[in-house]
Formats: sequence, structure tokens, C-alpha cells
Amino acid sequence: MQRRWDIFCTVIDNFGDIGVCWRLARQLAHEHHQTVRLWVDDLASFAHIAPAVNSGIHQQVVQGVEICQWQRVFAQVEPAEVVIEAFACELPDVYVTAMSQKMRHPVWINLEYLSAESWVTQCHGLPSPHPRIPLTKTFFFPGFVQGTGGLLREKDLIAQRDNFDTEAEHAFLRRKGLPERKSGEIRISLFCYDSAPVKELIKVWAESSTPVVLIVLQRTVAESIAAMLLNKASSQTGQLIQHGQLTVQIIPFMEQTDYDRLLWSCDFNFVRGEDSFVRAQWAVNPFVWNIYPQTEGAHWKKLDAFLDLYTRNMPPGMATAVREMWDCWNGRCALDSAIWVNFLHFYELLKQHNKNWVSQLLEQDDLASSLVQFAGNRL
Ligand code: TRH
Repeated sequence: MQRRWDIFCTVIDNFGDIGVCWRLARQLAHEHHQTVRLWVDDLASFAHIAPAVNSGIHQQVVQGVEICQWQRVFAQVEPAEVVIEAFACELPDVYVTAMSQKMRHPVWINLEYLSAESWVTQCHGLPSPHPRIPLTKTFFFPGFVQGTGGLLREKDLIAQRDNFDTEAEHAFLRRKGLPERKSGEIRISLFCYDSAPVKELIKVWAESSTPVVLIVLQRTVAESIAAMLLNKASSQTGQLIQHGQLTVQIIPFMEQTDYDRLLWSCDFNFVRGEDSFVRAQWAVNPFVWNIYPQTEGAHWKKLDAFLDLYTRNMPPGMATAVREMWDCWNGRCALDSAIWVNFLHFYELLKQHNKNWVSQLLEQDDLASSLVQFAGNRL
């Protein structure tokens, strides 16, 4: 049934919140034929991952989703039937009042951050009555296991990835101005926080026995990498920086769908936060997660919870290699060549493991379908 949805999103300091909301909005519109309005407070940041968004226009339709600038002074609008407050962003008072005045109260969902911690299954679906107004919102948690809301996954994503053959890869690399693959090289994409030990890893890759091609997405650590390598570079052709066995190409941020293709085309993907982390899982190629650092180290529990789940069926040696690589990448230990070489050693087995991991994840409904079902049951 076609319903009206309002999704509210504030852009904090990165692209994850809007990345998730934009992906969800498109999926609701395209796959579930819902009418979706996406309220965003920072259209300029949004435009980095969705270049079709014009940050100067307060109301526009892009890919079937109505995008509205969330202004500080919020005008009176008719609330939708389903309202998603993404990541506890707090709805405008005037909007909440309007929700309470509707004959039939909207379904109000607080979409939470992704975590593999065990408490998530207990909190998923819990109601939270408003302290003053007769409205109740529901906590909706994405997750990796049954009893959670699942993960964002477009209906045709796996088929698209499987159809991404050598020819499609050639076309993508050409279109993006990326070098063609050479046999024997290791190709890596890099998207991480400034705190990650990039310098250490660059040193390791420069001294590697195999050529390494590193594709760095701009706006991340690209500037410090460029500054570091341009001093040491033995050669620089066009955008390519050569340093020992390492070739680095710094490229602009891509649209979300192209970023998926990049993940499919690389042997290893270094990802971060929430959304790119999930995309790397669907891509199946071995990946390393740079978790979003939280105050008082709350992220360590989150990292360990995911590692426990993800490495559960791995042989012990492989599980140790993964843990060591991820722990060092997140600053828990010193990263050196032995850690990387040990991780690299498990490449084929990791790929196989990731295929099984994805098959396990596919047993769950995807997040958009879970939300549609939940809302449908309430209305
Ligand atoms: O940008 P992030 O660090 O976002 C973070 C996390 O979501 C974190 O949990 C949250 O608390 C914090 O923001 C506020 O990383 P993430 O989650 O991977 O989001 C990046 C988005 O950008 C994702 O949707 C993928 C997209 N992207 C592109 O579209 N093109 C690109 O070239 C790249 C590198 C990313």
C-alpha cells in the first residue's frame, strides 16, 4: 500500500547519517512505491554523495524522492503517515504537535545506529511514550541477526554485484579515470578517519613484495597522504603518485552507486563508520573497518561485538589475523608489516568466508522491507 513517509536527518560531521537516509529514502520510493519526503539540514554535504541534489534549492525531487531543506524555523506542514527520526535527530516541536493533532496518529520511528552488540535485539521495537503528548515512538535498530531490523540492501544489489564482470569493471575504471588492472597487483580502496595509522600502512605497502595500487577517496586522509608522498615520491604521472611498490591515486568522492562499484573492483576495502562498512560486506572482498570513534571508548564494545560475530566460524589463525589487523587499524596496537602480511595471507579464505557471511545476512529481511512491514502493521 502506498503511504506517505517523512524522514528527518541532521548531518553531524560526516556522511553516514545522510548516506543511510538517502539510501533508505530511495529504496522506499523505488522498491516499495512509497511517497517519500526527506528533510535534511545540510544540503551541501548531501550533494557530495548525491551530485544531483542542488544545495541552493529548498525543495526538489531527485530520483523520485522529495528533498526538503530542514530550516531552523520549521514551517507548518501536514505530517506523513510514517515519520522516521533518524539517529535521534529530534523532530521540530511544531511538527510533533501537528502529528498529535491528526485523527490517526502517524507511526513514529526512531531509526538507530547499527551495532552488533547483544542488547540490540532486546531494544529493537521498544516503545517510548512521549512525556507530554499522547504519541509513542518506536526504537528501530538495524542489525546483523534475527530479531533486529536488518541491513540496508537494495533488491537487485547482489545480482548487480554478480553481474559486474571484467567488461563492466573496465568500463567503470575508464569512466572514473582509474588505471586498468595489471596482473599480480593488489588493489585497495581507502576511506578512513584521520586517526587511522595510514602512514604506517603506506610504509608497509611501499616495501611490499607485490605492487599495490591504493585508491584514496578525497576528503578523507587524502591531503596528508599527498603531503607525505609528494616529498618522497620517486615519480608522479598525472594523478598517480609512485612510492616504492606503491602507486597512489587520489580521486574525488563518488556517487553511492559508483562507490559500490569501486568496492567490487578492489581486492581489499578499507571502510569506516556505518554505511560504507555495510557496503563492503555486500561487496564480499576482504575489508577492514575503521570504527567511528566515540567518547569514553564506547566504540570498542561495538568493534568487539562485530568481530565476535563475524569471526565466529573462522579457523583460529584467520580470526587472529583479522582481529590483529582491525585492532591495529583502529589504534589498539602498532601496525607493522607482519600484521598486514598475515592478513593478506588469508585473502582467498577471507573471500570465501565473506560469501558465507553474506549468505547468512541474506536470511534476514532488509531494513527498508522491515520498516514497511512494521509501519503497515501499525496503520
Ligand atoms: O562518513 P562516515 O564516517 O559516517 C559516520 C558514521 O555513519 C557514524 O556511524 C556516524 O555516527 C557519523 O557518521 C556521524 O562513514 P559512513 O557511514 O561510511 O558514511 C559515508 C557515506 O558516504 C556512505 O553512504 C557511503 C558514501 N560515500 C559515497 O557516496 N561516495 C564515496 O566516494 C565515499 C567514500 C562514500
